[in-house]
Amino acid sequence: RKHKNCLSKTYCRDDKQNRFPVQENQIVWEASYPEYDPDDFTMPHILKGPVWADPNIRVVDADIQFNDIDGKHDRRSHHGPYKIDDEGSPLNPVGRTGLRGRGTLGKWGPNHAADPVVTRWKRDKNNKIVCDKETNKPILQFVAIVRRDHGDWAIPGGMVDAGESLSVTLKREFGEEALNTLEIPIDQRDVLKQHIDKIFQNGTEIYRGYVDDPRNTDNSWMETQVYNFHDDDGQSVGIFRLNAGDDATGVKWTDINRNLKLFASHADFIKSVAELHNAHW
Ligand code: RP5
Ligand code: MG
Ligand code: MG
Repeated sequence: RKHKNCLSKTYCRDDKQNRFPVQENQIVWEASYPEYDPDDFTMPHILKGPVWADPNIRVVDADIQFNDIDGKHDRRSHHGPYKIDDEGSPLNPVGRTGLRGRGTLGKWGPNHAADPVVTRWKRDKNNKIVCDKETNKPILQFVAIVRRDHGDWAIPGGMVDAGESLSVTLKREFGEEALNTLEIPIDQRDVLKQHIDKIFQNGTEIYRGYVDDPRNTDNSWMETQVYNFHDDDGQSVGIFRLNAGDDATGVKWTDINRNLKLFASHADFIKSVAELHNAHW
């Protein structure tokens, strides 16, 4: 568990909000840093209180059950109990990020997401699996999207909605971002849904825990569960017509190798998928 995106000068790149400087050896809370005095910042659209966001515990006395299942929200961390500071705010389990408050995240504490890594083998015109010339290992491809917010290539993941099961989130986000299910004519939706259900039947868990997400703060952070859905003969996922939708502005089958530059910790997750299949990296 580490973060380095939170050591950037500004919060979420284009925003005017700076992060308080934190050196690598000052990240863990145990490290003494008496001068540490980061801004308390939450984006105005979060403060307006959309349904998926928590109340502002800085001004109202909200009864949030941290480290517990809280009605429809699971507020437990994959890394065990997190601390609550003197102000009643959860503390980031990795350490300092240079910013207090929620930034652009809705929940205090862990914000849970799911990341579906859908893979197939790269094949040539004759349907033969393509191997890398140097490593001699077969090349895997995964469905990557371009994020509307940062413009980075990424896994088509998303937040677990209130009361939603993980398997539903995985399918819903893949559908919305990589297949544009939100804009598909109603009469075609059922067929596509069955198709997605079939591919998402057998998944392998790749990771669960903290994500080095640029939106993280001292009091709010992303955690995810990553699952791989692999189509070994290329007959099921291979036939999807990819179409970017919702939070995604682009989508494509992307060759997996060590030069991939992806959003947050996504390249680490993809590396684990390559290792799982003994594929080229
Ligand atoms: C990342 O943010 C997760 O790994 C997941 O891919 C994503 C979820 O947030 P949204 O895509 O809903 O913004 O930390
Ligand atoms: Mg989404
Ligand atoms: Mg998303």
